[in-house]
Amino acid sequence: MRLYSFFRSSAAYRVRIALGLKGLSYDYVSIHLAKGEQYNSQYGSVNPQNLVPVLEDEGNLLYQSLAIIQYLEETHPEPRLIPVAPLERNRVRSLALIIACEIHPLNNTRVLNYLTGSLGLTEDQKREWYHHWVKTGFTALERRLATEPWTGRFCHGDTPGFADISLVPQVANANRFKVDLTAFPTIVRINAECLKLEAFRKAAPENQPDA
Ligand SMILES: N[C@@H](CCC(=O)N[C@@H](CS)C(=O)NCC(=O)O)C(=O)O
Repeated sequence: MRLYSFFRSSAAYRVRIALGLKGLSYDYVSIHLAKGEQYNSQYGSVNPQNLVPVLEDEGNLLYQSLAIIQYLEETHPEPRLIPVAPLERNRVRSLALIIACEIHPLNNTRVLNYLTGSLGLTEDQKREWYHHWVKTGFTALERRLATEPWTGRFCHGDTPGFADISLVPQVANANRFKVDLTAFPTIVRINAECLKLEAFRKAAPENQPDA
């Protein structure tokens, strides 16, 4: 397999964690987002959305991090990242989607660049925007994780899975933008638990070849 990735991309980080948890090896192809390489015509023919990640498996191009992870779950079911019971599946998917749908898209590079570029916001206003949407999403996520009985050592029970895979990259990103996380103790605790595991540490931005 071949992963089109960028060390700081949290969506690519999700796929790197999933590949690691499943023990799958892959070649790393760096698309340097800060240098605008996602807009090269060559990469545009790989992903018309000009986003990372893309996973190539036996010549097939796979898109969208969470859909890629579900593909990996279907093709390499062990170890399981998504539980079997429908209620539990809904729980882990909904936790992951709080991050992937409600936080991350608002804080993506191209969105932040649009704020300071076309809309003329200052760096301080951009930071304010970033912090606002992370805190809004994390407030809901913290409440669910802190009160729902299924939360264990990890987001769902005592094994790492789909929700943790979304959580850890978003926490790394929030730390990079210096968001104060003291109001989110359960998120901070689970993030620390995940980072004890090699699959999460190996997938971290600082451990990528293009870091
Ligand atoms: N929903 C997509 C999001 C992908 C995405 O937003 N990737 C970001 C990096 S985390 C990207 O490539 N950004 C390039 C840009 O903003 O120009 C997924 O989960 O794969």
